[in-house]
Formats: sequence, structure tokens, C-alpha cells
Amino acid sequence: MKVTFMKQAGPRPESSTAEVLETGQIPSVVNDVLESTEFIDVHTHLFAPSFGKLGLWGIDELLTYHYLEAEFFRSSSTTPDEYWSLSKSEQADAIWQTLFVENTPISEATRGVIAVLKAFALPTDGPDLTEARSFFKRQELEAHVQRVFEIAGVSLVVMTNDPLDSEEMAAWKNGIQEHPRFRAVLRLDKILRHWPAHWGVLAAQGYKVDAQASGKSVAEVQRFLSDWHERMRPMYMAVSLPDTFLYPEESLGNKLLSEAVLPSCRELDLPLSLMIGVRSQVNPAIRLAGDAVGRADLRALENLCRTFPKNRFLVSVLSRENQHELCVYARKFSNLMPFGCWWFMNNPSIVEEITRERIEMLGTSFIPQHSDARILEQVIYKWSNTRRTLAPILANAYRLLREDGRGVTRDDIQRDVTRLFRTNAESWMNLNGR
Ligand code: RAT
Ligand code: ZN
Repeated sequence: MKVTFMKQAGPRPESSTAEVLETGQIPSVVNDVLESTEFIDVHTHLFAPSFGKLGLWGIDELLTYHYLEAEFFRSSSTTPDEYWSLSKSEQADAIWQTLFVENTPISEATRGVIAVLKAFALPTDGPDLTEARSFFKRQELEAHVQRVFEIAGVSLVVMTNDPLDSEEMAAWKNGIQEHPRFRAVLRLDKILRHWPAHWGVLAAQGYKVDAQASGKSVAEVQRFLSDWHERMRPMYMAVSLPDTFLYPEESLGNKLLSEAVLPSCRELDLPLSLMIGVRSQVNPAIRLAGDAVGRADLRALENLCRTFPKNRFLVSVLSRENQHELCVYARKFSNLMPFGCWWFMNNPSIVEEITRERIEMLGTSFIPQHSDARILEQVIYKWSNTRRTLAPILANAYRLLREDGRGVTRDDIQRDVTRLFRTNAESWMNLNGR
């Protein structure tokens, strides 16, 4: 006899996960589901272990994260020049002393370090870093990576790979050992934003390009992208763009974008990630910490989504003022996927606001967060913060739905969380097909 299992249409559910939840049960089920679902981290600056020194991890790197350097200069009389002349461990000591000993670490970035220390049962209020340093020194990287991912509840992270960075180029050309937890991304800032300074690197590798991106340049950039696609097997191509980005507009960058990059993305079936709103180096003295934010004209995005309906755009915007427009455009264009609360947006109060708005306007058709981690262990606190912030937001959405007349089950919640933190990324990046 053939036995079939069917979900009952009537009010009597057949398993406990299909039972309609009471209002009071919703928050704990949402918590459980968020805790037990492994997320995909769609944008980081992490590297798989085989990239050697390019991959940053450990306490000195955690403390010298540029988000903390920015805060350090606000609370210390050390000048940037003095700071840059110190060794990495001296810099870390100075930041620990200033932000964690002489001040209470209540900012988002400082609390992050505390959460990482706690995750490894290390002292969070010690006078110095001796114990933390000796702990990290004892770790074997591959085993440490597995442990960190497990604590963070992340199954896969997407790196940021710059084919024009000399160190990275060398690593790729020597052959990178694939890692099941890391995937590549072809980052194009140097090509799309700084062509005059970088076309020569392509030319030196035998691509027939010139400073004006004329003649064969467009076709040759496509050949370059296809060669790097072969080498990296990236999940998408990506560029971060200034607040002044406009499309259409006569510029070398836009020519390369529309005639080389977007056609290559179509041909290779890759999305293009646009991260819009950076004001680069408003204070160069503090280096990586010296970038700021500006409100962008998202009509550029509208024009791209409409003009190139066969391209998929993964988009994050840096200005709080652009977040609502991004949701509106996502309602207009199904080839637009908003993702993450990027950089200056990644603070609980703003994440909360943005995520509520996205749920209200887009349901589950967006990717709520990425970590942007630069240092391995940061995925621990960044993803724990995401779960903590998201839990009441989702619970509230289900409570409202219940009040409006439709109950939810654990299965519904699991389906939604899986879509938000896994399936949207998997389908946009063709993850299961690569
Ligand atoms: O958030 C950051 O660490 C920034 O410095 C940027 O790297 C940004 O995330 C980017 O990818 O451009
Ligand atoms: Zn980033």
C-alpha cells in the first residue's frame, strides 16, 4: 500500500512544528529558530586559511579594527602619526588601555571585542592582554576557524577578493586550496573607480587596454573578468561607489560598467553588488578609518535596474537617508536585492529601524544582514548581535499577523528565517549550482 504524508488543510495540525503558536510562545520559538539556523554571510573581508597572512585573526587584529581606531582617536591624545609608528601589538595595547581600561566599552565596536573574549572564556576586564594573547597563540588556524563558525552559527562566508591587489594576485596565481566554508567575490573598485591608476596592471598582464578605455579595452576587460572568473569561481562581482555616483553619466567607470562588467555578469550568470554612499578618505590621516558617508541619488540605481533587467543587483546603501528609497526601488524591480546594514548602519538602533521597514515593505524578500567582518572572530559578535536585534522584530511581526487573523507555526517561522538568511542568498548567487 502506498502511504502519502500530506499537510492537513483543516485546523488539526499533525506535528508540533505545524501547530499554530499562542502569542506568548512566539518570542521563544523565534529565538530558537534564529539560534539553530546556520546563516550565510554574504559579505566579509575574511580570507580562507590558505591565503596565509591576508587572513586576520586574534586579539591584536580585533583591537586594531578600523572601527575601533576611529573611536580611539576621540579618547586619546595620541596623534595618528604617533599611532601608525607603533607596532601592531603596541597599537592594540594603546586601544585596550584607552577604550577598555580608562573608558567603559559601551560602543557597538568595543562591546564586540568583549563578546568575543567572553565567547572564549577570556577575561573581559583585565588590565592587559596577556591572557588573550596566549590563548590565540595556542590556536591552530583550521580548527579555530571551525570553532568560530560554529559559535557564530554561520555555515559559509563570502570573501572580498581584489584581483589587482599584488599580494592577493600572487596567492591566487599560486593556486588557492578551496575551503568548504569560504567563497570568493570579484571586487572591481580599482577597475570601475580608479581605472587611470590601475589599467596599467591589466596591460602588464597582456590585456590590450589603454588609459581612456578605448579600442579593445572593453572586450579585454571582459576577457580579464572571464579569466578571473575561471580562477576564483566568485559568487558575484562587487564595487563600492561614492555618494556622488550617477548613472547614466559620461565617465570611464560607467562605460566599463555598462559595456564590460554588466555584460560579463550576464554571461557568467553573476549578480553585481553595488555598495553605494562612501565618501572616501575625508580624513586620510586615520587611514581605513578615514572614510565617511553621504546621501546618494538612488535614481542611478533605478536607471540601472530598468536599463539592465537581465542583470541582478545586490545592493546596500550607507546613508540612513537612502534606506527607505532602497526599499521602494526593491518593490519596483525584482532584479534588485537589498542586503545588509552596512558599516555605519550596523548599530542596533539603526539595524532595528531598517529591518522593520524592510519587513513591512518587502516581507522576506531581502537579505537582512552581512557581517563585513575583517577579523575572523568578529563573526561571533556580529552575528550574535544580528540575532539579538532581529528576534523581537520578527516576533512582533508575527504577533501583529496573529492579531490580524492569521496564526503562525514554527514551520512558518523556520521557512521565513531560512529564506532571509540562506535561500535568498543561495538563489541569487546560484550557490547550490556552483
Ligand atoms: O566596513 C568596512 O570595513 C569598510 O571599511 C569597507 O570595507 C566596506 O565594507 C567595503 O566593503 O567597502
Ligand atoms: Zn565591506
